[in-house]
Amino acid sequence: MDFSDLIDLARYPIDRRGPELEQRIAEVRKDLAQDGCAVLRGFLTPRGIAALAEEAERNAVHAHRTYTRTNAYFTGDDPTLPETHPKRRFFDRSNAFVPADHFMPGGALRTVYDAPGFDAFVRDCLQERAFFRYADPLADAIVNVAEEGPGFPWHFDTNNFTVTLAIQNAESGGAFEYVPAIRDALGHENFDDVARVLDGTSDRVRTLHLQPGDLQLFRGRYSLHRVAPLAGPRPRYVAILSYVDQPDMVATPERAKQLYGRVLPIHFERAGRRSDTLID
Ligand SMILES: O=C(O)CCC(=O)C(=O)O
Ligand SMILES: [Fe+2]
Repeated sequence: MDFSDLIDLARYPIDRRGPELEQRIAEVRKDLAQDGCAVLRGFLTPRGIAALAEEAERNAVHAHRTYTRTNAYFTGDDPTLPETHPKRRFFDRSNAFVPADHFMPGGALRTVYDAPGFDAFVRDCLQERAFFRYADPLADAIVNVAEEGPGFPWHFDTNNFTVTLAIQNAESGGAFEYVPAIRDALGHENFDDVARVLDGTSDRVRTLHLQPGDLQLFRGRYSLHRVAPLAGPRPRYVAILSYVDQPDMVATPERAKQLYGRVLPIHFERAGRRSDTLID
C-alpha cells in the first residue's frame, strides 16, 4: 500500500513543501484561530477511505468497550453544588477503542500516519512548539468504534488538541457538535452558557457533518463538544492520531488498562514500577 494512493496529494501535497502546501497550511491556521477547529475535506482518496474502512471493520472485534457516566469535566460528583450545576450533570458514555497495536506497519491507517510529511504538516497547522508522537504502542493510532447509542456526551478535552480521521459514519446521528471558546484559560468557566448547551437550549452550538476521508484538527480544551447520539446498525469509525508535548510518553498502567483493556511491560517500565503493581 502506498501513501500516494490513500492521501489526496493533489489537494494536500504534504510530501512536497511549496506554495500549494503553504496555502493549505495558512487556511487551516486561519480556521483554528477563528474557532479552534479545522476540517480538511477529502484528505483521503476514495481508495484511501475504502482501505481504512476495511481495516477498521476487520479490527472492530478487538475494540475494548468501557461504560461510564461522566460530566463534561471528567470529574467526580460534588454534592456541595446545586443539582442543576453543569459539574453535577452526568451522562452515559460507552466507548470502544481498537488498540493501536492492531494496526500494522504497512496497513492502511499506518500508511497514512507514517506518510512522508504527515507529522510535519500537522505540526505546522497546529503551530505547536513541542510536538511528538505519542510513544504508546496501544494508543498512538487507534480507531474509535461507536455503535448505536448515546454517542460521546458533552465534554471538554483534557489535551490541547486532537487529530482525527473520519472513516465511516453511522446510518444516522453522530454529528460533531461544538461551541468554540465557551470557557477560557483564565478560569472563566461560563457555567450559565455551559448549562444551556447541556439543556439543549443554546444557540451557540455549531454542527459539523464530517464525511469519510475528512481530517479534523480540533482544540477541545476550552470548546465544549460532543458526538451526537447514533442510530442504525452501521458503526461509526474514526481514527485518532495522538501527539503530545514530550518525547517517549506512554499512558500510566491504570489508564492503559481502562482504555485499551491491556497493560504492556513498557507501561510499567516507564512508570518505574514492577509489573505486579497494577492498582485496579
Ligand atoms: O469521535 C470524535 O469525533 C471525537 C471524540 C472526542 O471528542 C474525543 O475523543 O475527545
Ligand atoms: Fe473530545
